[in-house]
Amino acid sequence: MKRRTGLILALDETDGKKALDIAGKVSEYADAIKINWPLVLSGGPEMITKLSDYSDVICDFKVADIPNTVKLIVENAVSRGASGVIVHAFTGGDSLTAAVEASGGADIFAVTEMSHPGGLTFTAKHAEEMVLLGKECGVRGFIAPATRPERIAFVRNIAGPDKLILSPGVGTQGGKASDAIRAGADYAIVGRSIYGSEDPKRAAKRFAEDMRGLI
Ligand code: OMP
Repeated sequence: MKRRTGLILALDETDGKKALDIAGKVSEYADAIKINWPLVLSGGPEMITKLSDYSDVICDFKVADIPNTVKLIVENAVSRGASGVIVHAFTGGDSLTAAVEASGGADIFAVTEMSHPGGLTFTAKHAEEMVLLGKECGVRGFIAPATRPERIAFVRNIAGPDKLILSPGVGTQGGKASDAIRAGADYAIVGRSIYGSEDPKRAAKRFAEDMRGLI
């Protein structure tokens, strides 16, 4: 994943045709497109391959399972064209290691503290342990919340300079892309504020401009 703008588009648009249209319009400003269950379930897993024509694709399946199931999901996503897969870290070291081993060189990202208010209930309390475990298992990076930039700084401090930090919660959830980058994130993930806007291309440009000079 080449860093040009620092923007990752979370394409949770459920109309497959519209999603591809938005991907085409926004690709100039997005370093990657993140695909999650809403679009995979409505447009089919072939959306992963189709979107990979526009940019790097990160499969946000938040995989949380036993090692064998994790392995099967990661292998399938990568064989369809994913260059990254997001997994949960709370499943433990064996599942995280299975994801890294099955990735065939694609990037595995582990969720730490989640960006929504409910993320405080469990994930925030275990963020440090999850980052340490992720490092031990060789993940490429972490997901940390733009809604709480101080927690991005916390994750960066434990993760060290070599891991990537992808930060969701920008725009609709209240976070600001430039604040996330200043706190230590490498990329800001933005969904509804781009794909749900009247002019997705212009919206993406605005987020890219907000981060310009910080990337
Ligand atoms: P918007 O809130 O519409 O910008 O979308 C945010 C995207 O990031 C969605 O696809 C979420 O599933 C994802 N996300 C979070 O919002 N919070 C998290 O803590 C983790 C993720 C994620 O792993 O990407």
